This record gives sequence, structure tokens and C-alpha cells, in this order.
Amino acid sequence: MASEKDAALAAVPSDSPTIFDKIIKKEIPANIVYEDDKVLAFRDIAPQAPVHIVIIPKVKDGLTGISKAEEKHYEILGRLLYTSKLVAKQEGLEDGFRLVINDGPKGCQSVYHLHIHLLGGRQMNWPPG
Ligand code: IU
Repeated sequence: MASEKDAALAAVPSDSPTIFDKIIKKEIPANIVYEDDKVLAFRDIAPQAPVHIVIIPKVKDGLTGISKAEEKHYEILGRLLYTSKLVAKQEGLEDGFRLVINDGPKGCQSVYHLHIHLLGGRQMNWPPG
């Protein structure tokens, strides 16, 4: 199986629909842990920690990644961060957790629909790889 880095290097940055659109439309199954009208959060299919959740906007609106953010995205960006905190609490991560946004090939991004990784349930290290 290809590593996440291989997947990121093979991914073509584009604004086309991604697998996350299928998850949003419930066309493919996902373990959804939080949903509201604007945001969806589901367990990562290849978890890198005991808790690994992906938090996404339901409408991409050009946000293939954080590097494409514009002023019009202020509200959704805030909601994504706030939802990350809500989900961390819901998952019982009182002792700490990590939020990650990968951007572009060098940032190891493989899915071009903005997402925040919520990682927890183990001791994190620094620097990240
Ligand atoms: P990245 O930051 O673009 O590399 O993160 C994409 C994540 O989406 C990665 O951790 C994958 O394991 C995860 N994922 C998923 O949860 N379900 C899927 O069907 C696919 C990817 I494709």
C-alpha cells in the first residue's frame, strides 16, 4: 500500500470533487462523529493515532487547501477550528491533542478539499516528520 507521502506526491491539486464529497453525500460510508449544516467530522480511514478525525467544510467553495483561503472564508475557517475543539472534547481528549492542516505536495496533502486532522490519544512528538 502506498504511503501517505506517496499518495500526496501522486495527488494532482485541483478543484474537482474528491472522495470527501462522496462522504458528505453519504455515497460512501464513513464513521461520522459530528455533523451540522456546515461541517462534517469523520474518523480517518488510516488512523495515525488512537483518535484521528478529519474535519471538513460541507461546501468546498474553492477551499482545496488552506493556501487557497480568502477573506470570504473567515467564517467557515473559524467554524472548522471551533468544531475541532468540540470534537476533541467529545472524544475525551482533556490531556491534549494536535490539529494539523497539510497543504500541497510538500505539506503531504493527498485530498484537495480543505480538512483539519484532529489527532489524540497518545503522546505527540515534536518536530513532526
Ligand atoms: P491529507 O492531509 O490530504 O494527507 O489527508 C487526507 C486524509 O484523508 C488521510 O489521512 C487519509 O487517510 C484520509 N482519508 C479518509 O479518511 N478516507 C478516505 O476515503 C480517503 C482518505 I481516499
